[in-house]
Amino acid sequence: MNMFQKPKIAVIGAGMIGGNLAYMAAKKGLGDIVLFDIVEGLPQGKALDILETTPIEKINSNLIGTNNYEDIKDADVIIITAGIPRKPGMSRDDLLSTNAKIMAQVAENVKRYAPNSYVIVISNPLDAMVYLFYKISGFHKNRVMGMAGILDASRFRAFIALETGISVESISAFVLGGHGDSMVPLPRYSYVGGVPLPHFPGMTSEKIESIVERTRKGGGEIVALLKTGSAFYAPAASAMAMTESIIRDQKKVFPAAVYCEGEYGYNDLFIGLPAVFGGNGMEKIIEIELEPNEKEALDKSAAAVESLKENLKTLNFIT
Ligand code: TXD
Repeated sequence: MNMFQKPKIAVIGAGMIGGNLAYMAAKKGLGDIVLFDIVEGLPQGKALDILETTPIEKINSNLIGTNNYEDIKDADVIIITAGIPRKPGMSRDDLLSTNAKIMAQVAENVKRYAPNSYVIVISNPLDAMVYLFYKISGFHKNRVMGMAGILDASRFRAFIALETGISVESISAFVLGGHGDSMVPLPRYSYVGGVPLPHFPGMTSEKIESIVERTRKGGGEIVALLKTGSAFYAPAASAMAMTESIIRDQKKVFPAAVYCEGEYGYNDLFIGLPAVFGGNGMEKIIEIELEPNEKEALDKSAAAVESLKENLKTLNFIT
């Protein structure tokens, strides 16, 4: 990118999340957008539709839809949503073999056409898909990250707001671990108006437990309602916040699936941890003190992710 060029953002998979991501990126004026899908006409139609909003929204972004990987050439940020979503009754892990095939294909093409990009993986099962992308692409760990924790934390914040009647803006929340039912929401590090959640007036441990449980099952709650697919607005908004923090070098801290080399005692594993996102991608993992029960829950979540990694080996996607 020279100093007069807009950042180039490529979204792989033009489905529910991909389409919304393209629209959100355009509305924020983050850069020029390429929407890719294997289905003919789908990315072209959505890109053109979004382009036609730009005069009304006063946006100076260009958008194209494509079925040709060459069009993602030299993208600065790539967001991968390609894959199938859950249907009612399915776990995220049920998607592994189908989505791994798709991810392997996507990774080869991203490596070929956009070797210097920052890559945000969204496809499920998230922690395994981001690991697979990392292994196939060979990209540096700063360039590869998975979106999940920010979404889980946003769900946690929304439910705390519903319970307390306090603005979501005054609420922060913390969720660690893999993006699955073993994720680890941390009430002790979640705040309402600066007050730790367990100390907030009227917040009983039963109420906290039910909010935590609803957060853990937040994705499933939406799948059960929609019946034909999974959540897409909040996932798109979450990935957009990560993209913006990188493109605008905002250095925001989000929980996200990041590559561990010893942090929290984990090695060669992507798992949800708080990290700083800026112009150099995933710039730093923040290590905090965990209480024994919290570490135990995180270890359990890490073990679940490890077993998905083993499945990828059994299925011969990685060695
Ligand atoms: O927190 C999170 N990370 C997530 C992840 C939250 C919600 C949903 N999450 C997962 O994202 C979900 O389980 C799926 O694996 C992905 C995408 O969900 P979305 O709801 O956008 O699915 P769609 O609407 O089915 O879109 C997927 C698109 C669709 O248009 C396919 O044609 C396309 O992916 N697709 C491909 N694109 C490129 N290349 C290949 N090979 C390919 N195969 C399918």
